[in-house]
Amino acid sequence: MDRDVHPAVADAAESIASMEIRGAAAIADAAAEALGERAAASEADSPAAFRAEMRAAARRLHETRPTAVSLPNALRYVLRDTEGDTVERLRRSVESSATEFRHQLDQAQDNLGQIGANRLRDGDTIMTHCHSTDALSCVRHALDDGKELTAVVKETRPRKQGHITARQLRKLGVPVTLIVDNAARRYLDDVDHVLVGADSIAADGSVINKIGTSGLAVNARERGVPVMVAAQTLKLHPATMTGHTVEIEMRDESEVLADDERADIGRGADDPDLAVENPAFDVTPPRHVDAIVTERGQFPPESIVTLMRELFGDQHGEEPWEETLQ
Ligand code: RI2
Repeated sequence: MDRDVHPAVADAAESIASMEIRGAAAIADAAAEALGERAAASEADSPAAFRAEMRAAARRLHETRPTAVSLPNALRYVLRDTEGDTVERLRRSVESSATEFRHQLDQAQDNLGQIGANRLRDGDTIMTHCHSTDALSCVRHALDDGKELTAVVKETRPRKQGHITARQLRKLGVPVTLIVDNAARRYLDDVDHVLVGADSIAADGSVINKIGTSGLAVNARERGVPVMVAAQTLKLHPATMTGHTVEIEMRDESEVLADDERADIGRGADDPDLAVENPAFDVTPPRHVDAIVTERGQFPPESIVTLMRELFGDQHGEEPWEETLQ
């Protein structure tokens, strides 16, 4: 960790890493806000010093969680093309980019919701996995259009983020049936859509989302239930166009197994031959996804690369969090 990182950045990074702030869109929003705050608080005495501060901030935020591409996309948006030959101009440029980014994020989620709502019919039942603000935007707009929906909400182990979805759906007045993840297949016959979000979308249309999404999608395909992914274009992963893969975050085993449980199961508390793995995400191949709904329209997953090229195709050069950037 950089020792010279500003408290506003350190706090945001800590909240993202601990998942106090979570969800791909919320992470991006928090990162942009932190960069704006860092710029506002800068006492740099030269443009070079200002850029170094912003680079340190971006690096600290970038190293928090590796899978949701919304985070590097946010850092890039706010810090690329930072213009100005004085610290004051640079500061204003970063602050206005951060504000603009956060506004666009809200707008994109709203537009996406309107499009996604068109796929939902009056009386439909959705099945959700984890908690996605993009997915909930589709539900909110469908309700605004006067449609009635019901929901089967998967608990989503290990952190039970399905509870957040259940709470928000109930606030919206949607009847909810909460189930454990293992019960999903049994309830698929009762639902009209699987509706999930995404942390990253790869160029081939693969969807990287909360662990358990891929198994759900395979089961849904077998049962003939369409799988709809709500993901604003901020979730498109540009590096996958040039062959990079998406790193899957491995989280702490304590989310799965408490210390006393470990001691109980293993040969003592520190049994080296008792392994616990806790991948936070998995990859759903495009053949198991029916539609990716973005603020630019809905796409069959195989064609998402066209949109990706249009939006991110001409990005070159060093990343704003890289050491070598001057
Ligand atoms: P929105 C979450 O990841 C979930 O996987 C969710 O589907 C995705 O981010 C997108 O969330 P985590 O941060 O951007 O809970 O749609 O690990 O809110």
